[in-house]
Amino acid sequence: MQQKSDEQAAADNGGITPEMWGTDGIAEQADSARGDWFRKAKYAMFIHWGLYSALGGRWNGRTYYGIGEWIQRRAGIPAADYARTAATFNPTGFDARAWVKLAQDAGMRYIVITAKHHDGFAMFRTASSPFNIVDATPFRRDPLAELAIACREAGLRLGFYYSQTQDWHELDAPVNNSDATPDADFHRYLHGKALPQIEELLTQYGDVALIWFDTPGPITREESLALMKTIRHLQPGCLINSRIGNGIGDYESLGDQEIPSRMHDGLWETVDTHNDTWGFVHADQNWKSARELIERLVVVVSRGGNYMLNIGPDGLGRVPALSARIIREAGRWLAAHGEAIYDTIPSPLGALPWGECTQRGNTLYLHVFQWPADGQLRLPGVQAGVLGATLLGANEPLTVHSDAGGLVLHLPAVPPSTLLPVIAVEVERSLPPTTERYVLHNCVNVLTASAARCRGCSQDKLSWMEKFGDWKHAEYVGQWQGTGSSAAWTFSAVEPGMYYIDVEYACPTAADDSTWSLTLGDSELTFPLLATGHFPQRRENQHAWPLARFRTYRIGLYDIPAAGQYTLTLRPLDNDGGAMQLVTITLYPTAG
Ligand code: FHN
Repeated sequence: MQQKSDEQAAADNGGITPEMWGTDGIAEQADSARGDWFRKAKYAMFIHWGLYSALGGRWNGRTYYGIGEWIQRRAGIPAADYARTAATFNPTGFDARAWVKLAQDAGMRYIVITAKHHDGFAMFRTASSPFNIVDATPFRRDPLAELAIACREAGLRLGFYYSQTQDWHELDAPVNNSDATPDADFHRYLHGKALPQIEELLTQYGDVALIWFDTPGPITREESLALMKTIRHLQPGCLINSRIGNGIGDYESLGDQEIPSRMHDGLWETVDTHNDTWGFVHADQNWKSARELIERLVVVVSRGGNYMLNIGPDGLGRVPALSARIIREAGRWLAAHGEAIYDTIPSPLGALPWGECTQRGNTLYLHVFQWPADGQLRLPGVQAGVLGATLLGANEPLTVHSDAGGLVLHLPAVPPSTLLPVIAVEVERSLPPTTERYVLHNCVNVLTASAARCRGCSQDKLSWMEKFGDWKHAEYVGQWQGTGSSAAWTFSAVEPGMYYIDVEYACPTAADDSTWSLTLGDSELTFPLLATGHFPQRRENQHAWPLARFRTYRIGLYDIPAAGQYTLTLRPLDNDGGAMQLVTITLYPTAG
């Protein structure tokens, strides 16, 4: 195994570097037959469950905030002490059928469970290591076998998470392993444990939908290929995610909790936590609401991806009650609106100010995040004939008319009582994809960094944690090269109107008090940058990412005098603002 030059830095920081997390893209994609079910399925259940679930984020009376499955590293628990917790791991509340029922109620189409996480503990029967749930715990059952049966009965696919590089139980797996010896032999670990266990997973449980690798870190291409070869040999239909490392795999797993701001090509997924941890943590009750889950699912699907939402059952095998309740609530929405999600393709329309769009055949599904107060939902730029439009769940057809700006759907004044209203619009022909951008006066319009045209500046991404492992992501425009640089957004205004302008940015101290200009047509707003301070982070993360935080400031009012095309341009007026990071510019329509 190659030693990375930053390995020591990573170890100092709990092993967390972007490379370690392994969110690079992939060079290859699943052939269409192998990936077809995945492309259609859209929504999945991720399950993190292991010895750490019984600790629940607590060790020796102290609570560790952040991702619970890292407690062995976070609390500095020696491998032998951690291993001893297996003697009391007895998840008598585990009921495979109940988990599968939850996934079905939630509208999820496949399940991926941690077969072995970084702690090295196998949650299945294995002859390759005694450190497993059947041999080392009083439970003695193989939950993966029970889950495989329950999934088969219910017609759900099942995949297995396997931590191939990190194994904190094995002296031969050195990454992040304070117990590993200096003469650690990764080859011995890979061939003595990882590969044999992958073989067991592929031969003991029937068809395996996918193997979900993680944190490839310094694994070599040959090592990744050895894993891939074993899988292809035993189950050619089994998918492999990109975290196998080295740019291989069938589909791309984006960064944890990363939701792209625009279309993303190829086969891919976003994995997400329901609260701020994957493995169960007593202290974490920060559940995303059902509406939030649905919004995240819809955004991912409309950009072409799958959304895999995690549950973290506790040490007894019970899914936290609030998590299950909320996921079921989102599932009721899916039961009524599933046709707008499953087996759809991404939106052919450019960024829609009021929401998102998915498509199947000639039907567009409009997911209305902002219900228009004036009852007019605009599909700007769409000139196709409409064969019919209905609110999903209601039988009444909606009236549609077209004008110079595109289609206008007439909605009831009061939105239906559903988590997220969806309108199905059948158009007479399929629409060519467009990247056009529109600003509408009956909703809030957000211009994102990723949509800017940059001159003398560049687009980049930023990821950070607030507790530990709870990743947040942002795209920004930065590296401004002085007064000649600019970021610009061109859009069509469908009607005249006035808008308040909010600018969301991070301003490190170096850029404090630099001055900026925002022009729109003939109007110019100038403003000074205000230092935004730093992201709140726990002390242990700070030295790695002392990041300036984002804040939103209102900078003025614009009048858009007439319908037409406009360009909004942001540029520095002096050379001091180079470090500014622009995230969004929002146009809020005024009431008048
Ligand atoms: O380190 C792991 C983490 O514990 C969790 O399993 C997530 C899920 O995507 N993957 C790694 C970090 O990306």
